[in-house]
Amino acid sequence: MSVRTRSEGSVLVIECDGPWLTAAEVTELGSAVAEFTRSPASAAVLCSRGAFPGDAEGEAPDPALVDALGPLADRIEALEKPLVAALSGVILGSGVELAMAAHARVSGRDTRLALPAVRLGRVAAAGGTQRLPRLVGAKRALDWLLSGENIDASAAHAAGLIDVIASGDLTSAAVGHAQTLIGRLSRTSGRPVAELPPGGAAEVTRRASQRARGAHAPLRIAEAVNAAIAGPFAAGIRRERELDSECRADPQSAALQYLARGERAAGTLAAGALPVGSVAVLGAGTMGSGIAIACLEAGLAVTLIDVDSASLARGVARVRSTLEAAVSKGRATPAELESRLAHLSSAGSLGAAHSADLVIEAVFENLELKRKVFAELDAIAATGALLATNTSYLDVDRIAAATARPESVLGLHFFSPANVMRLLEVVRGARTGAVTLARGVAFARALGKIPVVAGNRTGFIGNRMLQAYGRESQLLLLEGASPAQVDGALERFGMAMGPCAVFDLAGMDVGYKARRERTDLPDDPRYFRIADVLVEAGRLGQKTGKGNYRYVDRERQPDPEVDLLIAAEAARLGIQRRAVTDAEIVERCIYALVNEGARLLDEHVAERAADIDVVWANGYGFPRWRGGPMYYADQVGLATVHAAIAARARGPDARYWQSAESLTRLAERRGHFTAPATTVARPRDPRAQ
Ligand code: ZOZ
Ligand code: NAD
Repeated sequence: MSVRTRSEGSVLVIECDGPWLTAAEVTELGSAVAEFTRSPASAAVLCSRGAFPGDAEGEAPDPALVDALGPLADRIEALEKPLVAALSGVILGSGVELAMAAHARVSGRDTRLALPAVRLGRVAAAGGTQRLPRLVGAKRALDWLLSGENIDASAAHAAGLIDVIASGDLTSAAVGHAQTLIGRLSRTSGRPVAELPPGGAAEVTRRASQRARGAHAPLRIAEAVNAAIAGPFAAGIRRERELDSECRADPQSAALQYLARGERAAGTLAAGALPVGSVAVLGAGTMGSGIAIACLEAGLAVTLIDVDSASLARGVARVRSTLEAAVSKGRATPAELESRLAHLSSAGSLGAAHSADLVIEAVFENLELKRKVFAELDAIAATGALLATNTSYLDVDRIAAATARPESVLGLHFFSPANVMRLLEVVRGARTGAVTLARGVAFARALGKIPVVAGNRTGFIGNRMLQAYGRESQLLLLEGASPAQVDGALERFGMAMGPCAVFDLAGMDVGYKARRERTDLPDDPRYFRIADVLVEAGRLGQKTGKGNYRYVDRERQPDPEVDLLIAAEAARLGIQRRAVTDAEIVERCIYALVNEGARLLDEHVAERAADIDVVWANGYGFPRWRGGPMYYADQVGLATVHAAIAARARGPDARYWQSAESLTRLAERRGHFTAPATTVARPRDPRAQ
């Protein structure tokens, strides 16, 4: 029995165990509500011994729970006597829906609420999409339902989702509040929906489509919110349940659940690791300044170090302006800003790294420079400090060998923009100690990032695949496509940004420098040739205002000058340019990714296919609703993918298209890279698009 009742004066207290809500608990809650109806109690409080019950993070509620919860929520709301929810802890999904059916909500100061169904391709289906707009207005409800983000108690209170924030004992405050409602309860279902966005239903749909980028759940959520706006409540509830059924049957939901499982499983090594409190970041450029922001936002003390005073000043200014912007965007309070700025210091020499728990090197991509920096660090850094390199491609072991403590050295590979992208590759060198690795993983979690452990091979997981993906995109430019066509095709496939825009974001000079360092690149005059030509023309990307595109702030515009450079280079190489189709762009770029991912599995650089998918979804904006490149390949069918790759292996670019061993083997056996999804429907082969 996980639900108990007791009387506190005239109030019946219904106490659950928490923190998970199950279908069985909903049945017990139903009995407690029936007891309340029959009892002489004039009000009730629904509370929990620990956190108020709800869904587990990253897990969709089971269908039996959703089916039982909706009717219970309706029964609670229809009660003739007030029932108040006392909200404690972090409450997700079903728990928030249950609480919204109560006649009022009292919370603790640290309570946080979220309706994250969208992240799993679902809609909140126990009345959540109908009650939230009635409580907080359509505009805010849509924002919260579409983002699935956690809302803290004060924001929920200001919006009207929480009625009272208790300063003392939560249950007592809820009992006190319940008594004030006796004889004057109000039902959420009877309220009109306020704060309609100007433009009404069309605007709701427009906002959802803007965020959707091919995902179905945001559009279904918009439909549910529009049903709430249109009313009546009962019709909205019916529509919400139909939309939930559509979501349950949608393969996108299975893909999103697969990815959420992979994210939980990635980097489970962190248990018991000593936390990092202070970080020194070497290099205040694109990455160093972004890494500093991510650390400061997580409450860590940061010393930003750069030997070039102009770069340091630019880096510090960027850190400050980004932290300040978080306040104007409502993401941080002025007090948080003050504390973050107080945790920031800067310096012009490495000596300032002497007391840091963790040093992250983000200087230019040059092995000799990095080795020199690590040798100096070895003499300076505190005993027990972690020494990390943010190198994109270089050998972590050779960097570690410049120190007398290689067991303390690891790769911490961030992704640009480093304060935005959620991935952190934690690179295990041959001599990286287990404690060092675990601390690296724990550090990633402390930043709110998703750690994936990768082996130390050139480019690790993400960039090794980026190289294959980028190679195809670059060849396509020479063969006849423009940057806008390549990016457009891949963005329509669902990528957050096409590869040309990504290279402009990262800085074209970074790849250029890396290619100059490497001796293992193919002997092919076409290989990343357009990228090289652009860099040699001073077009480094966003940082110089021009690269594959021209930039006004971050807004990209196609540049005819680039078209001319590409055409001239193709002519110089004797390439007859031709019409390239979007389907060819998608097939070549995505299948190149898949084949390289399979090689990473063959070489044990990635431990499992789900790690690769987590890397691409969180580091490079691969569409989450497709599950990641390896999951996507499974859905297309590995025999189909293999056949397309084998056909290219018979063509002029055979050297790039030899099928990975695991892909060949799995295709022959009708196998999969990933664990079978619960709902599997095959997307169309991209060649058929
Ligand atoms: O478009 C989104 C995205 O995810 N794009 C893909 C980014 C990507 O692929 N990054 C990986 C680059 S490769 C890498 O980092 C590894 C490496 O070692 C590279 C080495 C070089 C390789 C060369 C090989 C030849 C993105 C998140 C960027 C933007 O999101 P949205 O499209 O939804 O747009 P917004 O406007 O809503 O932006 C969301 C937040 O991001 C902020 N932001 C955007 N662009 C930025 C930026 N912050 C800093 N710098 C930029 N350039 C934006 O301000 C917004 O923040 P909030 O606070 O307003 O939410
Ligand atoms: P950047 O050119 O923007 O910045 C490098 C900074 O390092 C410059 O400000 C420079 O003055 C400083 N620097 C040079 N030598 C130094 C030294 N001895 N001590 C302290 N500072 C020094 O480069 P970036 O794009 O920030 O890349 C930095 C590193 O991160 C590279 O290894 C790169 O491969 C890697 N990386 C880059 C990206 C990306 O998208 N740009 C992504 C992941 C990793």
